[in-house]
Amino acid sequence: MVLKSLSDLKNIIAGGPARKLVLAAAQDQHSLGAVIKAWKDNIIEPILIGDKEGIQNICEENNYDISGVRIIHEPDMDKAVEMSVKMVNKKEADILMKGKVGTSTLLKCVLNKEWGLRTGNLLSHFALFEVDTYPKVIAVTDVAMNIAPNLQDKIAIINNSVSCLVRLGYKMPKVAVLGAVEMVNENMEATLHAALLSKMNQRDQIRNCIIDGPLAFDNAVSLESAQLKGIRSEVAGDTDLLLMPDIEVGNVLYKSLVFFAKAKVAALILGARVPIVLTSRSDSEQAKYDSILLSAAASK
Ligand code: COD
Repeated sequence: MVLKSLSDLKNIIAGGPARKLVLAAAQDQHSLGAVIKAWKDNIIEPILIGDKEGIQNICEENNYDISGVRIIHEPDMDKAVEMSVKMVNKKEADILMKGKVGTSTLLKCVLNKEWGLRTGNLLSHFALFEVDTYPKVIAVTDVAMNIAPNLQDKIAIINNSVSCLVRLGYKMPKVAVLGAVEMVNENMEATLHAALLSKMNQRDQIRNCIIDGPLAFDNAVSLESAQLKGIRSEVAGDTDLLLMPDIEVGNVLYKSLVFFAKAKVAALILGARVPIVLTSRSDSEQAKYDSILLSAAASK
């Protein structure tokens, strides 16, 4: 099974229970719009933590009916995030979502040693894109959390993403480890990592997926391009997951897909106690709604 579109996520969660989702620093229009839509669709039961007046004003201006939704007033952004994380820590909520707060502020709370959401695994960011020029959904990692992952981190990032894809119904997802070129170049660390990861996969040191690399972006997503370059690869042109060399490359690809290619996106942090809905503050309401779908599908 592979996902053709992000709306396929609805089939995965159909009939499941509504998950308790806590929105941290909830006074954010796109986040509130997405949360309320997902609530009306019976996907989640929301808890809103943030500036109550700000939340109510946004809801009034946009005709969002939030009667019956639990709101906890905490105007201080940092305290609202801390309270949200603690609520998940105490198992009072199943999903954490970032509202009007910076990514690193939220992640620092999530990583708090006393009351955060660590599991002992590396946490990593996972994004799913639906783009008209590719025949299926394509996952990209890590574009927002791990800044300059080393080889060990990349193994953990692949394992987090592959486990998520398997939960979504994939059997042996195909993983392309990206570099600037498809040959190993000792001066380009990403190509060395890619070759090692591919060999570790062949030797079953990384399981449940097929890894190939280094692949440049063109041969990862286009078989024709790979054939023109004479590359024999099970992954080329049929990639399910792109592993980025570092956060800069990953984040630029994310934003390019969204702003230039008009891709739809859903994104999460994986590896914590629960899925964390983490999109960029500039992402659309649709992206936030699709991310909630993904979080529910990933925690089914
Ligand atoms: N998984 C598990 N534990 C981690 C991780 C991780 N990915 N990263 C750090 N830790 C642990 C460390 O082992 C350590 O115990 C503690 O957390 C603190 O580690 P530091 O000092 O390296 O990390 P911080 O707190 O300075 O920063 C962690 C962030 C995730 C905030 C940082 O890596 C970061 O800013 N990432 C980029 C976030 C961002 O700005 N994204 C924007 C793109 S939209």
